[in-house]
Amino acid sequence: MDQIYSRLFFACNCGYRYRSAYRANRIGHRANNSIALHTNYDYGNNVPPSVNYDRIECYPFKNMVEENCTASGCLWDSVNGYPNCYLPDSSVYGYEIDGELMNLPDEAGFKIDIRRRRNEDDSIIFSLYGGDIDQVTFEVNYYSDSTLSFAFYPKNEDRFGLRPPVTVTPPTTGVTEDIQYEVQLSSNEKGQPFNFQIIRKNSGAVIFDTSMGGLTIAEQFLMISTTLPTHYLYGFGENTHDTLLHDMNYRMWPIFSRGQAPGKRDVNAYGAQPFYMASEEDGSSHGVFLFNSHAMDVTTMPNPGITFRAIGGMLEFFVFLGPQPESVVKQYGDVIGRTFMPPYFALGFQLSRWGYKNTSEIRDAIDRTRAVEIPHDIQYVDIDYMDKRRDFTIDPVNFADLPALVDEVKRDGLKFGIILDPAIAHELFGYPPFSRGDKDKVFVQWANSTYKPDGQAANDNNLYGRVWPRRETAFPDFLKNATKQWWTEEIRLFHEEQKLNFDLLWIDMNEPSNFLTGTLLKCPPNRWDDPPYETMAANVGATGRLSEKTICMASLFGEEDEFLHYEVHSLYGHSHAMATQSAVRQVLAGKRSMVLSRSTFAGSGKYAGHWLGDNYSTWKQMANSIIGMVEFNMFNIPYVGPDICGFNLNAEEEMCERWMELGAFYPFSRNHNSFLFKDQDPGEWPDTVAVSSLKALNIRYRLLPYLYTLFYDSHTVGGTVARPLYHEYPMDINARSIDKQFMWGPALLISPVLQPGETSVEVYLPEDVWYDYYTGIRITASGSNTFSAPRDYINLHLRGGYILPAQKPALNTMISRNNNFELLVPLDDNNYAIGKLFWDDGESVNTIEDGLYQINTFEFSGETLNIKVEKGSGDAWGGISQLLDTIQFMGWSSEPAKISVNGADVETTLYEYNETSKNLFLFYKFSMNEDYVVEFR
Ligand code: MIG
Repeated sequence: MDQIYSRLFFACNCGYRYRSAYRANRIGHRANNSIALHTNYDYGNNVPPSVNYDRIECYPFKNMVEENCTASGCLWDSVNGYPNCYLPDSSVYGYEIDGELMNLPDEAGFKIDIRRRRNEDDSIIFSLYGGDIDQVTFEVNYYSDSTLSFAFYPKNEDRFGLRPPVTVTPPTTGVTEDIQYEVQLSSNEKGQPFNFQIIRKNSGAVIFDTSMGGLTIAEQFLMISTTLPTHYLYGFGENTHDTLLHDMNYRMWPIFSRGQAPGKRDVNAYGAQPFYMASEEDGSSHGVFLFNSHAMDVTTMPNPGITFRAIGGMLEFFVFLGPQPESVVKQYGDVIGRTFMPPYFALGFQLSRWGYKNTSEIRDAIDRTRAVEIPHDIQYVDIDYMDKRRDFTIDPVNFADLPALVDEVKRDGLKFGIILDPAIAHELFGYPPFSRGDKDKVFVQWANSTYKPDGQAANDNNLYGRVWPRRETAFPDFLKNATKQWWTEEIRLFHEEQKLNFDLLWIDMNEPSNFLTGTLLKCPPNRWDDPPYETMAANVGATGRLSEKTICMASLFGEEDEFLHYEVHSLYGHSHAMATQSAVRQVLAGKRSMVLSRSTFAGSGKYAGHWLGDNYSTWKQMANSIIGMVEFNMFNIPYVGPDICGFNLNAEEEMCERWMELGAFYPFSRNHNSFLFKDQDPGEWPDTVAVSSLKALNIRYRLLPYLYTLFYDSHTVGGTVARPLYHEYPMDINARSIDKQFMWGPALLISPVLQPGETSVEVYLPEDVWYDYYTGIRITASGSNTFSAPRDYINLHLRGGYILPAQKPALNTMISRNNNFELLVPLDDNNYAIGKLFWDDGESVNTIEDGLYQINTFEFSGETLNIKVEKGSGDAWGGISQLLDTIQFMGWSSEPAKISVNGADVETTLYEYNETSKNLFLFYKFSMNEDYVVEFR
């Protein structure tokens, strides 16, 4: 391992010297090769009252016995279901104050030095995993009234040298007298235990509190624990859990990207999302982001609390005070980056499968879909199109006419997406993408040439694995500029030379995935592949090592090879998404595209959307998809959805029918399937699944202007698109645990059937004004209700007070975009409702930046609807030619004597009042480019 140091130290004649010097100063310690033993306990909600809830486990993966535990310095007390070997409190273990508190310039925070606790004889207390750093600086930055950060880093070091190579943009507004928080240290006195608290000023809620101890800052082991002011905890990804709310009984979650299907408990799936949200007693919410790209795990505790264990870098946390759940998501988005603005077509329904044998099977699927008149905006082709599964090639036999097919279907408004994998076949001749990349040094290198397998050429230091191409593959390092340029160039050549006019790229296997870890690709033992604490992320697969299903931790990344894979593993998909987004922008110049990425990190939403991966065609996974989808919305990746009808297994008819109904309301709505299983596009079941899908998708298409406007908001100011009920009703204790229903923005409630054989569904309606979407009739019930839900019907409710822009549906968005607009106006108890429409051409880049858009605002108050047009400043924006021809007011108590538009009476034939439904339909034709005052008299 010393060779790693020297290689890094000498090869890196760059600004990163600190990074390696810092490493070299630490004492190396070998892996103990312990096999991961941690198992999550299962003891439901029966918490024995006598137990000390504040226990932080000393060695989660070692099967400790009392003797070894106490000999190591930890405490022992055998209680079933609780950590038996646990840390002494902060009077014994952790850090103590070791300096004066220093204010940062402009009082924008403070710093204080701390050092490890000492024994009475002044010797340093015991170490858990070695490599502890004695002298540490604790720094708190107040960025705004609602956002702060705190960080621990080795004293006198540049802490930014320890940050993941990802840009964060904390607010620069600074604090005012409205600051929402206060940070308190347990003591200012030298030698006293160091603990701190972040307190919400107006309620006194302690939202972060380290006084239970356990703080550890070592080179390869960082641990911090906090108690929480609440049991209502959300977030952390990417993983599968059966409830949106976390189980607080010592459940440990790994966070480390891995090509692992959803559905299994206790494993991390594709992305790394170290972010949680919590809902406090008074309904305020806060969010916490650990800005660290190393392998880590998080453990819930019943006190309630959380322990974070990360194996490198720095403990740097951003804390967001909200207080509304949606403002937490926005504040988080301000720091990590908000979502990209999807092209309009990306909101349409999409069809895909792995296993189309040739172009005519794709054509058949498109035809089946057309035959049943299902709206269809994007067709995908999977790795099947490639020649020997190599990127940038087309199978010359079965897919030779793919470019022609793409051009043909695009004439009718369909768009085409193709898949690309990151791994590149190692072929010295006849496959230029490899040789060009190799020449440009774009591939990941071994950290030490002695790690290479026998027989690899002396002058070739590439790390090779095996993915889809039927031979070894090299892995591009997307943290290098040369790689980004090479990737862009390969995409450009593919697009131009093959005349393959794709509209978007779907990037897969970017955890990065590798099939033969442990066999073809053997990672030699070293302190990065076998760190002293491996995290729960290694508790997986045949090898039980971090490298399981991926590449070795001891390989090199970055412009100057300054990073170990160990440090940046979870950024692979993120950097791949960034590179791909930039490439498509250049190649499809001027056209807005989108990238769909399997692996993500905090901030990936700015570059890509995400599908939830290789799920199963089961009712259970259908239900769980709602949780994954709303969580990714909290992570600022709102363009998300699972494979509708499931990827693995044959989709059963009733399940697929219900899933299509639910799937019509995912922000990203795509039916996708694996190659081993039967076709499951809705046209496969023309009389059942297709009929129900059509009903649900027509509603989706009708509401697309609303969905698009939600994306505009998410892109420009942040916040979710699809959200859990708790985000809109944080004061409602019941709403906090609802995860079988969700909302689009604040206004539409979606309550799918998730059980076989059911023709009714439990719908929870928070205290509010609700209308049935289909009839426009106000619902008098509140709380939990059983509503009828026949096979072809999904329950949808509109919330009083919100105006939704809509448009008549059509077979795809190219057509539907030209239809006239409608407004849905469900009134609240004060006869009030508000809403807006964002509109642009839906497909050019930078329309917002260039002012080529318009916003129409709608506000109904008392008896007056005001429509106002706010135009972008771009000269080329010509306005909207379609009309607004239908307004449906819901909850209007009696027939108006007269309706006027801009003071002139409207002919009575142009409106219709229904006494029973209390709905008023106004069929006046409004231009979308003028202001109006509509009055009821
Ligand atoms: O090992 O490209 O998640 O959507 O169909 C499987 C083939 C590789 C995994 C993706 C899936 C895709 C499949 N890919």
